[in-house]
Amino acid sequence: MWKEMLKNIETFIGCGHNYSEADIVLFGAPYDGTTSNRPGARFAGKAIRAESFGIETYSPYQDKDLSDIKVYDGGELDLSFGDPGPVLDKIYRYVKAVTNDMKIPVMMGGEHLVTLGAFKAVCEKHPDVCIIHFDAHSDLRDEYIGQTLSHACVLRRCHELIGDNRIFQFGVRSGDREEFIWGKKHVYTENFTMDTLSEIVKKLEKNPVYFTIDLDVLDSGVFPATGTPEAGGISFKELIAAIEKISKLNIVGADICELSPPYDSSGASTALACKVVRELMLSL
Ligand SMILES: [Mn+2]
Repeated sequence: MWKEMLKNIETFIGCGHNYSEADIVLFGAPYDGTTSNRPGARFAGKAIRAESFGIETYSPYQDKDLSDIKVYDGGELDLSFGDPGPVLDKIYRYVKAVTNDMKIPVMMGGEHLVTLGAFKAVCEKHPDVCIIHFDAHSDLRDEYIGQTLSHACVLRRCHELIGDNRIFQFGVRSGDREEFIWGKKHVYTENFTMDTLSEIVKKLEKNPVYFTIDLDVLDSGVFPATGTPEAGGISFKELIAAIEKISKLNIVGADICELSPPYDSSGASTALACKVVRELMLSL
């Protein structure tokens, strides 16, 4: 066998470590069963992995390289279609195992509902955990089109696990009136922008934090390939600067959701998502 003839194992670039030696476990949760507008997020993990070979392992933003950290890429979870209950349970059990092994889970959705399964496990490990949430939507509805387990309700379900004043949202610019009114009483939300992020980072210095990024927080011109595009979002530079700020915190779990590759005719949104996954992992 020629020495360069390697077995075909596709991981995210630079993430070829064994599970036992890894500090971070990257995995995909390919589910988009409650997506109300444009489905396809279940293909995101595979697309991000494949396209990751088009980016560098080195980040000039953070002056760090993926070769400086130890990441195990666990591939895509084998999830069923439709009923979200068993899907969330499988994600929960996976993340439970990862946190029990004292490793940090980094999940690639999928639609945003997948966050609930991962967060439940992280929350059991770290009962004082807070959530930092970037999204065009607050996802605080109690139910959406008759479903309580929906991408539009995911932060409301997370709130049921941890209670008031522990969810911090940025970039929110779409939702119904009731959702905004409910949010004012129970969570912290900065609408449209993320100017107060530094203050919140300071406030959360002593807490473990779960960090969830719905990529539709970005302007739909910057990131069009997503389930529910919303105009008027933040720029890529703002997102990178925000991730750098959050890197000062004790992040005990993270996810990135809502890339929908079938809507990515140019490939640019997937390439952007690859950079966000890299920056996210380097910030931990
Ligand atoms: Mn969203």
